[in-house]
Amino acid sequence: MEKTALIIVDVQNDFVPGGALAVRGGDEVIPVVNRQKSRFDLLVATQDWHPPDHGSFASNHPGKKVGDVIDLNGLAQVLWPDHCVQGTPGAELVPTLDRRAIARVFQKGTDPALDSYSAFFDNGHRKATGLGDYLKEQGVTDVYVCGLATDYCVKFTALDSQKLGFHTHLLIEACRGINLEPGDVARAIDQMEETGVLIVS
Ligand code: VGL
Ligand code: ZN
Repeated sequence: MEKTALIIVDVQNDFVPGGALAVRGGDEVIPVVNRQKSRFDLLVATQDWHPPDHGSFASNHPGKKVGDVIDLNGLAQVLWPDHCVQGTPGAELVPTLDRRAIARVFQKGTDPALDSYSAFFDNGHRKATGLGDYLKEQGVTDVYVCGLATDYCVKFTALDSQKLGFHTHLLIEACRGINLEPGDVARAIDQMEETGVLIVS
């Protein structure tokens, strides 16, 4: 039997206009999610949840700036402004997101030495967040992914979901991207499609 889950990725104050790493139109996904949520059997959310000394923050690398790419413990790492620092208002889920139906919130990016774009694993695929086991325990067969940002956390979440064997769908009108380089969002969508993720609206 089909059982569906919606993963709401990083709909946090720092990723919407006014936030530290604002995604253009990021707030526009919220009414879409609130309207669509009853279509799914299970709702989970993720929270980017960094310590202040996180290795993805340009501020922690003297001489480097936002957008630079460094080697962080063997992995290429884009440097970001300080964002989603644990316990700060910027890290909170956006208050207009209807949280009542969200069964669990999974936090990621807590290891200062390693970033974590995917909701399932850190960028080195060293540790799991527990989301994959949780969805399997719940009997989920079909995963729908939405949220922020299309070209980072949404993309890596969808790719891992597909690899874990869930039938994976991108709920495209409930996603917005960063486009650090022009075309990043379009390329991310192509990459998801190539691996079998279904793009749905
Ligand atoms: C994200 C950059 C840095 C995201 C998180 O949620 O897509 N992007 N941290
Ligand atoms: Zn982050």
